[in-house]
Amino acid sequence: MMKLSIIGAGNVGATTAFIAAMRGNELGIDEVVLLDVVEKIPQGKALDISQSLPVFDLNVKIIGTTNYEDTSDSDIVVITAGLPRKPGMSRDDLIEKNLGIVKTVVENVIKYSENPWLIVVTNPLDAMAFAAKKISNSDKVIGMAGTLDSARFRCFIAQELGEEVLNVNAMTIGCHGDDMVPLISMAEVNGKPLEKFMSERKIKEIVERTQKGGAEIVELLGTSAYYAPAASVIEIIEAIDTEKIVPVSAEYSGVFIGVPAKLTDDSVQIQDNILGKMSKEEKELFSKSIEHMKELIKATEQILEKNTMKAKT
Ligand code: TXD
Repeated sequence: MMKLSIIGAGNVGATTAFIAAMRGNELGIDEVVLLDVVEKIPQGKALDISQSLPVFDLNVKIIGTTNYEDTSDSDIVVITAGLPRKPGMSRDDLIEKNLGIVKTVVENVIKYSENPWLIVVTNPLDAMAFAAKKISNSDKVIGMAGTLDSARFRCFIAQELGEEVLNVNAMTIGCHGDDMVPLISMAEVNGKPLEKFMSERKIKEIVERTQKGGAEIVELLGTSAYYAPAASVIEIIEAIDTEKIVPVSAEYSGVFIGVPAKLTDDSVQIQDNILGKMSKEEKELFSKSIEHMKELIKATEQILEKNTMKAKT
């Protein structure tokens, strides 16, 4: 049985806890801990979620807390603590504030759990996953974005074609931002290439909508998405210790970036064979995405260093 801790009981954190509770028995999760810095909110949300379980005869222990000790011996820790975007903001605009938060969170988490999977959700996603890896020095750090971006890509393709989403297979890799790379060459509908079903112009429109999928929701809600992000975290949890390949942000080419991977044997196993199958254009876009990340990682390292210096003086 597994213990799942979720840090940050806001929109994404609480929704992830709710889905984990609903699917806990099926996924082998017997305990969910929801932690936040704000008093009462995690306790209140945990109690509310607990009260939904009898409705479906489900048995999962749900704890709301502000104390890291309650996360002791977690198998998986999901980090959603941090500020979300407001309309007009880019994900990269959040870096300074969220880096401070993620640093405190990771330092606390690793005090109480030995070698858990760390799934980072906080934006800017790839930079925060990099920071979590640097702070924890663990081989089990990944960022969640690719499963969400892929779900958006599949959703738009299915809606456009009036197809059941089950029959649409598509993946998005690269950084979690406008430079992400929806893999058109590998997208399939009923096992056949997407290009057989849609004009080049329509595919381009869908790719752009996917790349700006987060901003579309921010414009509508005034804050970032949370149902699909939470579901996409659960997709990663479900893939751990199975043969399923999921796009996750992981260490690659000196940066953290979305790549297809298996999460088995206590490590992230990047699927180079899939990367090798990209078209020429996709390879170029992926390289551009890596270049973008190099700059962001440099900025992240500088902020981390500045904070360490400040802490020492
Ligand atoms: O694809 C993706 N990776 C993303 C990422 C999809 C959606 C949201 N994405 C990012 O996740 C978003 O840009 C934010 O950086 C995080 C969390 O988004 P959410 O929408 O859940 O934000 P909320 O509702 O404001 O919740 C954040 C919670 C809030 O309850 C704070 O009190 C808490 O984080 N918080 C903390 N908890 C613990 N410890 C510390 N230090 C802390 N600071 C804030």
